[in-house]
Amino acid sequence: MEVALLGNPNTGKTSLFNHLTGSYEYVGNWSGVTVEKKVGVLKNKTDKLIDLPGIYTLVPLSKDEGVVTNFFLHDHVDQILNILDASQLKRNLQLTMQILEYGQPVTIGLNMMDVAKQRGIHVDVNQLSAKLGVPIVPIIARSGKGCNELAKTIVTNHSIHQERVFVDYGREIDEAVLKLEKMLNESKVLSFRWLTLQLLEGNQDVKSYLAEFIKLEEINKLVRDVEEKLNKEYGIHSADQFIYQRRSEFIEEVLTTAIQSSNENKIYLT
Ligand code: GDP
Ligand code: K
Ligand code: MG
Repeated sequence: MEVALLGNPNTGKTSLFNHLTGSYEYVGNWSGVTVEKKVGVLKNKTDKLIDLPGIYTLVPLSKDEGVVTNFFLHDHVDQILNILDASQLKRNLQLTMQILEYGQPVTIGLNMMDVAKQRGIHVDVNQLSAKLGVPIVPIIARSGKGCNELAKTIVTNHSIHQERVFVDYGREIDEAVLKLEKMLNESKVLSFRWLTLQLLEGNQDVKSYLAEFIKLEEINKLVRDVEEKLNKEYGIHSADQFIYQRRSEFIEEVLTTAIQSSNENKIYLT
């Protein structure tokens, strides 16, 4: 099994990678960019862990950031290990939602539990896990606490989440997903929902991928039609902004039940 390690920058990815993998690591570059590709073997000596660049969103702002999208589009991913900073959940969960929409099994490593505790943030791990529909293991990657438990969870997590719908993006987006599905008219490999959302968010690498199957004018028309409808219905001009808002509302709701903060200023809302 190949597991992709993914998370925001500075969430402890390198620390976790080192705890989970033995010394069988090899290094190269991702194709087309100078970003280092690191692959390690988990301590069970069977499963591989692939380190990906730290990003805040799957929508690439640079060629280097496109590594993750291109990996999602062209490589085989058995499972995604998403590392989160427990003290920055609101920000971190934006990427998590995009990852969940991709549809492959996901395990979450909830890192920086010591930092969260220091800041008076109590995360109800069971609640969070129930809300997101994936296993979550609390860890402290700096010391290695919880990492063995996380490794066990990864190996036993074979759940498929293809049809999960998390955020209700409304009729306009749902219709676009169906339209794209018809336009693609090919055996289903990638989630149409994920492809549609990424396209509408402005992911140029997803657009290029779709252009291999669909005429560019048709792709542009699909986006334009959605944006016209969103503008009419909600007065919002960009699909990107609309999707971000809907996701943020969902995350807010999840955190309301999954987090108790002893701090009046609600640090977790950063
Ligand atoms: P990356 O940028 O995602 O690869 O993160 P690193 O593994 O380089 O970690 C970033 C910083 O956070 C380093 O100084 C780590 O020592 C520290 N760090 C990682 N995990 C933890 C943790 O669980 N608790 C604390 N307090 N610090 C951590
Ligand atoms: K770092
Ligand atoms: Mg790193």
